[in-house]
Amino acid sequence: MRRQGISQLFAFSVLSIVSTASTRCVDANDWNMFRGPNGSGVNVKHPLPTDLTADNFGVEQATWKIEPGNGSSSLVAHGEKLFFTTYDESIRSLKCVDAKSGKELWSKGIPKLRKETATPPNDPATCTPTCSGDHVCAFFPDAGLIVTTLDGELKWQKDLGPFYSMHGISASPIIAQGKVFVTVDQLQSPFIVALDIETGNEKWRSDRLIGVTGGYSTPVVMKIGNTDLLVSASPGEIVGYDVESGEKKFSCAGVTNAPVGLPVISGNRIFFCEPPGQPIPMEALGPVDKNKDGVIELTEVENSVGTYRLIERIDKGFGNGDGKVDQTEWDKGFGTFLNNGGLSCIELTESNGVIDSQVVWKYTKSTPYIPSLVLLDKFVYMVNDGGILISFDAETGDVLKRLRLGEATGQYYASPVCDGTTLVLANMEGKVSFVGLAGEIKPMATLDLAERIVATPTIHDGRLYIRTQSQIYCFSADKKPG
Ligand SMILES: [Ca+2]
Ligand SMILES: [Ca+2]
Repeated sequence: MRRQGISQLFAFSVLSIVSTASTRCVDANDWNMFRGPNGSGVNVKHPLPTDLTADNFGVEQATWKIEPGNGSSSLVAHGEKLFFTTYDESIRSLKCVDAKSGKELWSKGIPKLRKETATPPNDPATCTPTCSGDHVCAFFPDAGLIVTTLDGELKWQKDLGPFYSMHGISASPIIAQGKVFVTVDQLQSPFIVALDIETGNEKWRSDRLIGVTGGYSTPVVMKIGNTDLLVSASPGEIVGYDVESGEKKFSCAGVTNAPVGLPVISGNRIFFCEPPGQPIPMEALGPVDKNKDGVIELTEVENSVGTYRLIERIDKGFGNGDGKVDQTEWDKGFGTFLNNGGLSCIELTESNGVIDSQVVWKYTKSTPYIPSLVLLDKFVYMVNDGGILISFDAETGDVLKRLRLGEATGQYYASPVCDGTTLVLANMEGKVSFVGLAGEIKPMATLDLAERIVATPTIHDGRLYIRTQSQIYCFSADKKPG
């Protein structure tokens, strides 16, 4: 219980981004944002080679591996180019490598401007970049947003901060219809902004709800009736904006709590997964109540930026603003979201341009803190900490199967991804499970990369890319280069 409380409190987003297939150069095979096509985690065009699940397959069979530098962002792919971000002491970089060899093609660095908070394993290069087919966009909360050409020529850059986040801004930017969208679900004045992809000029901006611990979720796009929507999970609501104008077209309240994963779209339905809102004891903060009076004062948490902002948020948002949080204020803050969260299926209906939303089904027993879900055919898949994979009937929400990933228990930060027949799941210890989905769900193989994985894997052109703490691996049917 205590561990769960702490996990929930400190759950934050590690990877994200969404882009759309509406840009002219993007191929259906392109893994153009966090979790690939519109954030789905699914790329069925070129299945992964069956060698990956053969008995004798091991890390030494990697087609290539490189040491990319520090960072937790996922890789995105366009044609034969891969993009990801890194950081060092003073520079934040967007990098491009050749997909066949891993050879670096270019690197565009910008200087760090200030310190931004980031709860590990969140770091200065957590946000996944996105590629429209013409532009590449990367976001560094402590340095700014940059847009380059596919050859690394800087088109523009913009500092959107400083930020006031608990765990660090970590939603990834996405590109849709000539605009870059950036979500900043911080604990003061949260916003979502649309910028012109060519110039960086602001097209629209909308305020957001705050919640207790902020939000960390990347938006996606969907079409309903004649309206293109930007769909986003903020604390307290799933919300849809008109992509063009920013007008709020629908809000489904009471669903979200502290959103981290991204929404997954199928037709007029939205599937979203996050931890259920549960009571969290104040003791989850650890021994911060130094004078043991049952009240946490701001002066007691001055040394922890994230905790200071949390206490301040609860005191001002749910209490009397006197610079302290007592048990009643604490309970009110987290209690506001008690029945929110879990795995939800929301259906949109449209009539004469008016969009209505309704929760079709909900599952709140045990859901992941960080990883997003996968929707394939009529099934929803999610993985819980401990390595429990659960499948659901997407229509009804009925649980169909629970499967323990015997060799890959432990925590999951990376989201599952799928090539149409096989789920790929990477845990924090570096164990990568391959689970067959044809017929009965069946674990097929486990690959041990023996190093922390928080970045969601990438499936592109029949290749699997996995970023661990110090390496990027490419697994494919290709011969090793050179
Ligand atoms: Ca105290
Ligand atoms: Ca107070």
